[in-house]
Amino acid sequence: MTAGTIVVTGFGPFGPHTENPTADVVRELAAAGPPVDGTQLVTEVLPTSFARATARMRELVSTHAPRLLLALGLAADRTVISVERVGVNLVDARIPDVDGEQPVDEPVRDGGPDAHLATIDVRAALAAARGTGVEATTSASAGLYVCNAVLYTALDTARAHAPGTRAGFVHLPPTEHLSVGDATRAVGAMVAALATAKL
Ligand code: PCA
Repeated sequence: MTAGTIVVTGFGPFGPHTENPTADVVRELAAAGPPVDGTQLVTEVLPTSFARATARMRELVSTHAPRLLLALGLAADRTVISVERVGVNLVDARIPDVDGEQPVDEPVRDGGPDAHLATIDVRAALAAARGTGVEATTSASAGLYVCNAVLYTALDTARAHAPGTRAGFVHLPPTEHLSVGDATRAVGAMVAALATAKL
C-alpha cells in the first residue's frame, strides 16, 4: 500500500532576487528522496508568474491529490522561517512578475471565497523546524504577491478536487539569515512531521 504523494514546490528568481534559495532547497530535498517510507515525493520549481504558477498549482493538486502539499517561497524582508496560516483572494503586486504582469487589486480567483486557512498542522511544522535548531514563527499574511496566490490556489483547488490534501506554505528568509543546508534540514523535518500527522 502506498502512503501517498507528497508535493513540495519552490520558486525561481523574481525581481531583484536573481537566486531563490527555495529552488535550491527543493532540489536538495529531491536528491534526498521521500522523507517518509512508502511515500512518493514530487518536487517542482515554479516560475514566479501569477498565471503560470497558479495554473501549475491547480494541476499538481488535482493530478496527484497529494496527502501533503508544501509550497516554499522567499520572503526577502524576513529573518526567520515563517509558516503561513492563510491565503487571501487578493493580489496587489509591488513589482512585475517574470511575465511582466503586475496586477493590482484583483482577486486570485474571480468569485472565490475571501480566504482559505492553511490545512497543515501549523504547530507541528513549527515544532519540527525548531527541533532541527532552526528558528521558526507563524505568519498571518503570505503577502499579496505570487506566493499568496499560489497558497490560495492550492487550498482552493484542494477544497474542490482533493479534500484529503493538507496544504500549506512556508516562507524562507534570505540565505544571509538561513543557509540552504539549514533550511533544507528544517523543511525536510517539517515535511516528515506534516506527512505523518493524523489527518
Ligand atoms: N517569493 C515571492 C514570490 C516568489 C517567492 O519566492 C512572494 O513572497 O510572493
